[in-house]
Amino acid sequence: AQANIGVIGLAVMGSNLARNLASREGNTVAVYNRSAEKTHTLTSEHPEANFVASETIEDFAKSLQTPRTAIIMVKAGAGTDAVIDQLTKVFEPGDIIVDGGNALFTDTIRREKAVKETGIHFVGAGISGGEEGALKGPSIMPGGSAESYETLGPILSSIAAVAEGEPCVTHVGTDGAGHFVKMIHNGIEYADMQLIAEAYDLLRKVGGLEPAEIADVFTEWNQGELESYLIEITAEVLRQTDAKTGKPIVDIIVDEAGSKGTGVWTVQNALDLGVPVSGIAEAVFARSLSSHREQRDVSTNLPGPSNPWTVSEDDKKGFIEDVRLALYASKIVAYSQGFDAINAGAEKYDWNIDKGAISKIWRGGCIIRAQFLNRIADAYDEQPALEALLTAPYFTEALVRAQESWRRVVAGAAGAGIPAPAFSSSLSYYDGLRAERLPASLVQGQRDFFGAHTYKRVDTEGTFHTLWSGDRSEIEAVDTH
Ligand code: NBP
Repeated sequence: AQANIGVIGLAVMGSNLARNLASREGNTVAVYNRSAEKTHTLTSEHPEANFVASETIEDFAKSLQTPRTAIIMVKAGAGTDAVIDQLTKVFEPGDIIVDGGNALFTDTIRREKAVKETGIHFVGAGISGGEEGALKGPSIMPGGSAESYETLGPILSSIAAVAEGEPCVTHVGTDGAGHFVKMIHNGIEYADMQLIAEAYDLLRKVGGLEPAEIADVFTEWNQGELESYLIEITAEVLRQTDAKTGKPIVDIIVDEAGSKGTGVWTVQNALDLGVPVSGIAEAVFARSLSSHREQRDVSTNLPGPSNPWTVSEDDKKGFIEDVRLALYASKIVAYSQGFDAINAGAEKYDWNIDKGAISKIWRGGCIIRAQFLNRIADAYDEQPALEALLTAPYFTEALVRAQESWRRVVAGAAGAGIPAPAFSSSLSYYDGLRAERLPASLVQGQRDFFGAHTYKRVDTEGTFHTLWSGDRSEIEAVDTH
């Protein structure tokens, strides 16, 4: 046995992760893939790397020093279950199986429970950053037992992205906590992308800017508080022209956005947890709407407003700044909602999650990496039990600064018939949280009327019901909610 770490599944993610591991001082990496072809390709293309290749799972296990540690990078779902099944037959108690794929966290909880029975550790680790991240340093969100992290932590730290001198990895919590947090990360990514897309749309349709000019605007924004990987790559996409037509590539790409499902998972789970992640939900729905081509085709004649929203040359600078601030404020809301979902998940599944540490490991390697995450870390450092991220002084100040612009942009977009679902739902969420009284009292009244669902009074303890179909007097009721 020569290898101190192994990788199973050598498609693009697994190969790159294996190369990343092999490039670190002192590592010898055992590699195995179902079809030996991929294994040969990897080892022959990278003769410099310290690989020990195996063609059977038994040889793979033998090639690893005990206690063994192996990272699975195969298709999430049945493929992962099949590989875990194989590994538990050849591994021994004390060994560690890491699933680095995009597993649904509830699968990870189930798998951890089953594998634990054998005495083997099972760690579900969210790995973010795509192919390049896997090769050069991803953001890693491992769950599993604290004991397994003692072995795993140093290895993962050595291959993770580094942000401001710190490796982008932390022990998130037990069993499925890592994959849960990775799921929320992806949900936030959806919201962030949609918000940037809405900003682009307004700059183009209202501001009259061409894609290349918008690229310049984003490049400038990237110097300030919006500094992030997503803003940076957006500028690059907008600057790109199509070789065939000479047009901006953004005008050639079909306007139907796809998805691989992690945004949907985030929203489904948030619905179950009762957390309003409206920014993420709008982003997921915006992608679905865009993909309903038949519906869009029969709807193009639906009436819109008669007055377009245009800005004069003199007002253009102010308009661009309004859009920037609307984007920033909506982004704060989206992240605040994402962290609310982490809170709710932690409570339901009994995880002790350090939210400041999570925002720090997202500063490098992953798609949502941004300066902004330092502010979130600061907010949780100052107040670990912060109820709502947007109430942290730094963010409140930013929202105060942004709100006039934010309102102008949302109102203007509505008036002009330009969809800005994530901008406007974020503003509604903000105003909903701020409101001293919400019309939820009326909803409770309606519920009590048709379903005797009862209500609480503002002035008296207890639960009440009005005899709506009787004399409409109020009685004290058994709490049924
Ligand atoms: P795939 O998801 O396409 O997985 C295919 C690989 O798994 C192949 O090499 C295949 O072997 C191998 N495999 C083995 Br070993 N046993 C298998 C089995 N029983 N059933 C099916 N496949 C089996 O690879 P990928 O695109 O590299 O992605 C790996 C994981 O990383 C996935 O969970 C994916 O969701 C995740 N991912 C994450 C990111 C990110 O940014 N975080 C990006 C892309 C993917 P074969 O050669 O014999 O078919």
